[in-house]
Amino acid sequence: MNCKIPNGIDMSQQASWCPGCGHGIIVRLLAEAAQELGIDDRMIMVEDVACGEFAQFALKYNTIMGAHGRPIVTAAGIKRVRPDAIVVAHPGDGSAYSIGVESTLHCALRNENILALVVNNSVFGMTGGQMSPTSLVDMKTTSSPHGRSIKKDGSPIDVTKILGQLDIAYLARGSLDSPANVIRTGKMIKKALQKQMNGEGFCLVEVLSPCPTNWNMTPVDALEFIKKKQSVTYPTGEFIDKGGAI
Ligand SMILES: Cc1ncc(C[n+]2csc(CCOP(=O)(O)OP(=O)(O)O)c2C)c(N)n1
Ligand code: SF4
Ligand SMILES: [Mg+2]
Repeated sequence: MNCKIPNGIDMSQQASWCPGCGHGIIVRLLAEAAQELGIDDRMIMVEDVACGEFAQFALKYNTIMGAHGRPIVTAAGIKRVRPDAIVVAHPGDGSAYSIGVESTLHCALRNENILALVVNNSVFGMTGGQMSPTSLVDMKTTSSPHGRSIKKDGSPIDVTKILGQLDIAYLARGSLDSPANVIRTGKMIKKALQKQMNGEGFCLVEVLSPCPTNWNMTPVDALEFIKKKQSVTYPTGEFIDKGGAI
């Protein structure tokens, strides 16, 4: 991350994310990558009904709102009619892996030439911190006040283990828990955009992202939670990359 504000970032509006939230960092990484690749004027964002949607105020790119759970398949449709655009779906974990898991899976099966940039904060952030498919075992959420129980609530899901079997262009998980991992995540996002430019197919980059508000933690403790807990259940790395590691 460099100090200059990327051209794709709009500083004139308020994006409304909570202090310590990871969403703004992810959006900035995307804007930096797009600028470096010279594709600012080709970017189309597909936002979800979720905390990520405030990106519409933080980015200057053309943006469409998908229905909750449907930004990935909406992005696939846009890409088919606008093949020269660089299309990025921007769902949360609740969207991409719960209500929208079927369309996530089928877009991957069809190897749609888009980037799914999935923000995994292990809760339904926007609606008040309910348990999501990626909430950790024993994790307390507003709908699991005694902690997630495998017996009662089912296991957390690691969607990269399912998508890892498919013939897609790129699959990676980054994290915002340290400056080094922020930089690594930015490289993953840039690589995925490059692959879309090359027409290689479906790319999914998941980012472990803090939600201090719904985790009831300070921003610093939230980063520790990612490092010590979330990234143990959801290891970071590049899982599919036909072009080689970064
Ligand atoms: C069809 C539909 N179902 C449910 C909702 C309510 N809803 C809005 S955001 C959200 C969850 C968001 O969680 P996630 O996708 O993880 O994104 P986050 O806010 O955590 O970034 C839900 C269930 C909705 N808007 N539309
Ligand atoms: S509720 Fe969580 S994900 Fe949503 S803006 Fe606040 S910190 Fe970010
Ligand atoms: Mg979420």
